[in-house]
Amino acid sequence: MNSVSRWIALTYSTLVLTATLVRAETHVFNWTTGWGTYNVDGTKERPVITCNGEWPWPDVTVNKGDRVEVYLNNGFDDRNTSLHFHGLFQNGTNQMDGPNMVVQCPIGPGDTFLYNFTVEDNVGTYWYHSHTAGQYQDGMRGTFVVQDKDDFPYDYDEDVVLQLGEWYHDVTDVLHHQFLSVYNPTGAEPIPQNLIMNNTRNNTWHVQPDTTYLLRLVNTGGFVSQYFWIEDHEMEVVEVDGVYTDRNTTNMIYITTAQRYSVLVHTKNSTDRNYAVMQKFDDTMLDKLPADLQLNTTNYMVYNADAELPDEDVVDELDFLDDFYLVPYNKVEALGDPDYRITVNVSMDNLINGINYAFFNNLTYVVPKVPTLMTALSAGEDAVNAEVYGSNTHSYVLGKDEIVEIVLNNLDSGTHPFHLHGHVFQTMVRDVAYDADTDVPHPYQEDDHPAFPEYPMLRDTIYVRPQSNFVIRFKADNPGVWFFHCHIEWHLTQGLAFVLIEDPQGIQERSSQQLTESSINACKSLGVPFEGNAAGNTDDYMNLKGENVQEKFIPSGFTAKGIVAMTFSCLAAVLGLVAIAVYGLMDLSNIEEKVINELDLDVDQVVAADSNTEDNESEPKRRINSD
Ligand SMILES: *[C@@H]1O[C@H](CO)[C@@H](O)[C@H](O)[C@H]1NC(C)=O
Ligand SMILES: *[C@@H]1O[C@H](CO)[C@@H](O)[C@H](O)[C@H]1NC(C)=O
Ligand SMILES: *[C@@H]1O[C@H](CO)[C@@H](O)[C@H](O)[C@H]1NC(C)=O
Ligand SMILES: *[C@@H]1O[C@H](CO)[C@@H](O)[C@H](O)[C@H]1NC(C)=O
Ligand SMILES: *[C@@H]1O[C@H](CO)[C@@H](O)[C@H](O)[C@H]1NC(C)=O
Ligand SMILES: *[C@@H]1O[C@H](CO)[C@@H](O)[C@H](O)[C@H]1NC(C)=O
Ligand SMILES: *[C@@H]1O[C@H](CO)[C@@H](O)[C@H](O)[C@H]1NC(C)=O
Ligand SMILES: *[C@@H]1O[C@H](CO)[C@@H](O)[C@H](O)[C@H]1NC(C)=O
Ligand SMILES: *[C@@H]1O[C@H](CO)[C@@H](O)[C@H](O)[C@H]1NC(C)=O
Ligand SMILES: *[C@@H]1O[C@H](CO)[C@@H](O)[C@H](O)[C@H]1NC(C)=O
Ligand SMILES: *[C@@H]1O[C@H](CO)[C@@H](O)[C@H](O)[C@H]1NC(C)=O
Ligand SMILES: [Cu+2]
Repeated sequence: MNSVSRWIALTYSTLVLTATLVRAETHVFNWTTGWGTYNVDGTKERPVITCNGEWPWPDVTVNKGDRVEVYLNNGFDDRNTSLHFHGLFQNGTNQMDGPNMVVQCPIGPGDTFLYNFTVEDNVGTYWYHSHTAGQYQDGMRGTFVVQDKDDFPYDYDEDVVLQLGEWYHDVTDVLHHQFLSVYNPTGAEPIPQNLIMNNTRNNTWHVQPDTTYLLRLVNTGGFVSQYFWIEDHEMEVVEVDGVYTDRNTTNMIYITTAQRYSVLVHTKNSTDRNYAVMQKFDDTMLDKLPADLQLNTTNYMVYNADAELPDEDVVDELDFLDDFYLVPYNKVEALGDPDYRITVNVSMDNLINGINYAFFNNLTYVVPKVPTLMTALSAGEDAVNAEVYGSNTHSYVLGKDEIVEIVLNNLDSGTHPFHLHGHVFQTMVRDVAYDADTDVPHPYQEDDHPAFPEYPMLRDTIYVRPQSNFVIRFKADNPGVWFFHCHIEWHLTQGLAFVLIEDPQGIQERSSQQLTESSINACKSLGVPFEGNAAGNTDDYMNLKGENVQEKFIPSGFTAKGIVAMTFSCLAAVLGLVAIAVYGLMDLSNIEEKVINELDLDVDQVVAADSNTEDNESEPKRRINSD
């Protein structure tokens, strides 16, 4: 190369570099929450949560490296809010991750929070949603795509997002109230009224012939998994949860809430006819099947607007792709033996207030008095001690760059999609389902497990099968406080969550992790302390006196039957039944007092639950009978 061409080459590469730098944009959004009335599924108008007075929330598309600034204004007058960008690593910006009392104070009515972060290490398909009190089931959610056209490994002509979800005719407030109630002792989840696609039913997707679409499927629902297929069209999976994969061709996808699949769909040459785009409930997740519930929903892939719309596409079997066997495009090898192992058992049970909760190792998540990230930032050297985060946040402290393994044993008979914030993880093992009627739960056996895959699947949300187990691994290379929880919103409200405090000293040292003005103001506005241990104690971080804790377990002898009995009785009768069950035929004169004292029964709670549910008599009985 002579000097001139070298100069040209140099100039050229400088230009390319400059162009790359210039391309990093800042996207500013100014969003205010509110309520509007919409008929989403074509069968009922109901209130939904709007963004600047409109619904649905916008689809966001950014390029890798861009900065995002979202001013989230709480326009509600009676509730807090927050926003989580599902799947983004938020490396160095942990306080922008969203969950209330984990990394931030709730945003109070009238307040504004600035979510400000760059998208450095994520590419592909994501979404954002409120991380407060089931608000995203009322519509507070949207898609978030990180383009990286230069490095995307496959060719396609057009990029299209597609949201899947389920829809309720009641707002979450009403459903929560019925769900977390003494009248729902089995914890039966509310049954949705319909499946929706792209926030409607009968979604029509107009396509061109002989075209390759990159279809980005996102399940933005809060409860059920779905089967998805397109009549007479194959799909090639190329991305899951922001991880590019080797192509895998399938006719059907199974997608849990919060998961994403990008698939290449090549359209036909002929435009003679149109095709059905199908979605189907995973009905095994529903406690009961109302006769009028439509399990299959037909949407349309339209080649020709003048041709007829197709009927439902019926298939013989639900032959879907098992994501466990997908191979990441980058061929990341399986991580070696863990430095740290967390083993958790999932179960569900009633506590003494009669409400059905969800547990990891008998702990149901209870919010601390100080957001856990703020405890980590203010605890100094004590930050490495898990105790300062409280006994009921179920916190684990991880060392910098440790290989961490989570073994999850599902003692429950349901399917649960689990999500880890701040990471994608390798799926080492996912065991088969065990029949709830004939089998006992099968915990993971370290000395007798199937061979680990060479290049395990990486993703941020994965389901465990009934009474089964999974094993996942990741490297603790993202200092921060990361929530691990079931992405069924009902189960999160039942407490199915634990917390990882990853490299607390690494958090403290990085300037970008220090609390922003907006973060501090959110706390001040609601009077939530932003320093101190889980109990709000700043003098002695090891003194947890006054921390929030869960209700007590029901003592043996006072069985779930006693709880069920409550639902048919007024308070006096309840205590009578309990008393008879526990004490037999004792002197009944001061029995109420004895029961209250000995069981430490929270009478206020029982009374509250009792009166709250009065307006809703027919519902609870049906639920109980169905179980
Ligand atoms: C956001 O919009 C509201 C209402 O239009 C306005 O009052 C506020 O100043 C805006 N905030 C920013 C940061 O642009
Ligand atoms: C979809 O089609 C069904 C049946 O044809 C109809 O009842 C429903 O109102 C439609 N929904 C919407 C949102 O258009
Ligand atoms: C908002 O959050 C604060 C602080 O956690 C809490 O005290 C308050 O009850 C919350 N408001 C509502 C309506 O839940
Ligand atoms: C967002 O964060 C960056 C990096 O800390 C900072 O330079 C910028 O000023 C912040 N944006 C706003 C609006 O505060
Ligand atoms: C889904 O809705 C988005 C707008 O929110 C639209 O851009 C996209 O084309 C729709 N996808 C399909 C497959 O209909
Ligand atoms: C579809 O048409 C293109 C040209 O437009 C042609 O190259 C291709 O072979 C055709 N495919 C089929 C399956 O006929
Ligand atoms: C729903 O779809 C499945 C799979 O295609 C089919 O077997 C079943 O008959 C359908 N059910 C109804 C009620 O259409
Ligand atoms: C595709 O997925 C199937 C499981 O559904 C698996 O057996 C197969 O090995 C995968 N192939 C590739 C190339 O990923
Ligand atoms: C988890 O459940 C298994 C099976 O019931 C039991 O053997 C094990 O002790 C439990 N572990 C914990 C931590 O509760
Ligand atoms: C959880 O509770 C069950 C039933 O009360 C008990 O058998 C088990 O040992 C407990 N496990 C732990 C880890 O405390
Ligand atoms: C997070 O950022 C730090 C500092 O820039 C870097 O050392 C680390 O590798 C990053 N972690 C990930 C997972 O990208
Ligand atoms: Cu769950």
